[in-house]
Amino acid sequence: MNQHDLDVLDEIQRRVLWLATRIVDAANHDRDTGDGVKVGGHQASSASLVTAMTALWIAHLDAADRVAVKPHASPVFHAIQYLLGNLDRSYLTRLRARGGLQSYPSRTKDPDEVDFSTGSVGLGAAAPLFAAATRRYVDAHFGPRPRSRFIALIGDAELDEGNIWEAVADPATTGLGDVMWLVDFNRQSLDRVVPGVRINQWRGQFEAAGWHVVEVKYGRRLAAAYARPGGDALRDWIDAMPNEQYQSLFGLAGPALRKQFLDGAPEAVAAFIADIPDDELGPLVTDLGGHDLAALLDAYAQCDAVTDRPSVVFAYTVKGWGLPIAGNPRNHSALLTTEQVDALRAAHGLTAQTEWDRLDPATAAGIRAGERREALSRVPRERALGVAVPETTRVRANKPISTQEVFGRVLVDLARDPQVGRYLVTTAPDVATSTNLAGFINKTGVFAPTAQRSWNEDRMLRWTESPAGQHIELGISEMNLFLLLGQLGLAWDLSGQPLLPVGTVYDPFVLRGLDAFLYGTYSGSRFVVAGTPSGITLAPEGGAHQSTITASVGLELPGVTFVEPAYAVTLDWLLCDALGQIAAGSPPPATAAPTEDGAYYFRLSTRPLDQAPFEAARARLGDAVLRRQVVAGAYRLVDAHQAYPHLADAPVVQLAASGAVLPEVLTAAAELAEEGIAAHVVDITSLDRLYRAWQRTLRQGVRTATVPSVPGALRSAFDDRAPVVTVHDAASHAMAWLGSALGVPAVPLGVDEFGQSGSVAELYELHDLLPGSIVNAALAALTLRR
Ligand SMILES: Cc1ncc(C[n+]2csc(CCOP(=O)(O)OP(=O)(O)O)c2C)c(N)n1
Ligand SMILES: [Mg+2]
Repeated sequence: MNQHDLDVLDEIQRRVLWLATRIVDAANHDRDTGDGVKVGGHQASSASLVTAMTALWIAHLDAADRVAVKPHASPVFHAIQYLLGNLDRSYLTRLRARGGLQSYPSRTKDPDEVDFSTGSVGLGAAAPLFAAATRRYVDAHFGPRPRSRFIALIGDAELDEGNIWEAVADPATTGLGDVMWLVDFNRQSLDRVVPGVRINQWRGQFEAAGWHVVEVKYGRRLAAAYARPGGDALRDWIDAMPNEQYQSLFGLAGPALRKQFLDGAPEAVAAFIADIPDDELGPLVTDLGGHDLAALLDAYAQCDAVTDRPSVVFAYTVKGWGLPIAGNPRNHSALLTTEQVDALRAAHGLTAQTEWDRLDPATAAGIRAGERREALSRVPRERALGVAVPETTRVRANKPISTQEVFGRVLVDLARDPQVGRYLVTTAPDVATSTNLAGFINKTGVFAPTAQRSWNEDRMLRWTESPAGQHIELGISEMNLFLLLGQLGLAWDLSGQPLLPVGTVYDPFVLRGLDAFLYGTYSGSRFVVAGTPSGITLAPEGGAHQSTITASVGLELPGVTFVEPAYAVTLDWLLCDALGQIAAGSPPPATAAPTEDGAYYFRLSTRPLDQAPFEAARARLGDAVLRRQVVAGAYRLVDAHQAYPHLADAPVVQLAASGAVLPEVLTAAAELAEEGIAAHVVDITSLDRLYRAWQRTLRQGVRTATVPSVPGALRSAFDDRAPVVTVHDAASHAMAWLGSALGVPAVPLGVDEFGQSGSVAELYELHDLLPGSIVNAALAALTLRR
């Protein structure tokens, strides 16, 4: 790039700096929210990345490239999109306003095209790595797409997050030559100047993981000074200087700066800088490469040239670059005063009339922006898969069987489906076999970028690794599981190929990956995850492996439909339905109504259940009606009036339960009948869908000031007069709302303590889940009736 082009880029980056700063300023000073809550925004963190981002968008990226932007640099992203003509001017004064620019880049809520949501530091950094792993999979199975570079712009303190290193270390992310991370190495986090000099440690960690590391440390002025005789001493001194000392220089000028800079320095350094005037010394020693356009473009080119492994660029930057708060250790959330903004506006040659203008299209900068807009424009992508997932598979269960086993069998059956099979992709964090994915793996193989020789012949499990494999095996990192699932579910957008992603994880460890789970669904991703085995029904495994709060978590997660089937056919129907919904490609939950489905969370068990009670209900209701109810969230497994006609005038109670505890509930219903009480048994297949149905009618009532009705999904399964006992191998709280929804007394039974080892019966006894306790709870519920 010649000097003229660099000058044009420089002009553009100055306007980007101004706009990014002013966008935050306007949010805080031009708008009265009337609520006294600080609006906030990050001018210093934004300024830090202005050069690197200008260089990327104005001189490096192609339309196919995908970029994650550090959360606190969202104003820079929007400023660039505005200058490219991709964002309406009205948004510039609406950062952090409702319907305006989101505080942190959001795929689903921002008006311009954000590739990766960011916000929870660390996750946005890792997401492009998994998007690249997804692309590698897509290319191997469906033919190569136009090349994309997957880029993450990350804060240096983000490297403290463990998930970064879990992602870097996983074999599933090795060798991804299209990945570039750019670390905004401003040596400051939120609270402080990052202690010491950590670059060597980080470099070593990346290199050990097989990454290509580039440092962009010095700007041209410093590089020229180093090249002069004696310059080595200056370089050595700056390289060795702790971050705290270096950072303190930004607040100083004149002799004070010289004194601080030389504190502890060898004599040769003092001699070398002796003839540099005071007013030039500060700009010289703080001339860092992360603000040198040519140096950055050169680093990007170096990364392009390395195609067999991911690259990371450490760009040394100044937090608050070009602003009066530059380098100040307290600048993370600092806002420029109105006077400082006025001075900055004038320094940028702008006025109150011209401050929001785009680049003049008649100038070289304006022409460049227009060219880049063209070069970066993208074609719309198709969300739907265009294949029909069957409503049911051929999986049959004649003997007692667990939901975990059925799950594996349904997947094997779907893998054989000529339409659907090739789009299924499974993944697990080293628990594929113990969560029953072995059948699927035997059928489809394990994915590896190149075919691997198999050293073991195992008749039960054929672990064949090749580019045709459809299972992506991960190391034990639940964060990586959810990050990968999130990106597989966005493959339609980021890789031009919709997929049907299915992950498995031990249910308690869903919590271990929870933030990444949220990250994926907040990003609008759709996938299936099975938490299995779950609950204290995993009896001998003990408290460390028994999940209790996951049902509540599943219920409450937005953009996730929580399902907990008990019987083989219900699971088959629900899983086919979930995959069918994903294949149909309805809009992501975050943009659609909050009641729409997004991802699906199946909570499963290893307890074999007798299928006869279900078959009885099936005979009674018929498949068409039953399937509709199962998918809607609940059906009456036992109808007391039909099962016990002699109890027509008896008191009625209803026992509602999900999953593994249903045998105890059925026994309790039979015992109650012996005591002259008619007990319906309701199998809740999706507590989440019931809750949403209830909320829908409630909110409708609240908004229109009308009496809310009991929603259909509840009405078809429940009696709205009989008291209810809820029984769940999960925290009792998750189902406790049912009484309110039905307007009847409710007694919730569940597991509200840490688990422990034992037999199923022993543990059920401890938590009042045995039939006797359920009977007593039913009697209590009846006495609570008014
Ligand atoms: C998971 C998570 N923890 C904490 C925060 C709050 N937080 C936001 S920025 C930040 C410091 C980031 O420092 P760095 O990554 O160096 O960014 P920069 O210096 O560029 O602002 C912290 C702690 C967050 N956003 N996400
Ligand atoms: Mg930082």
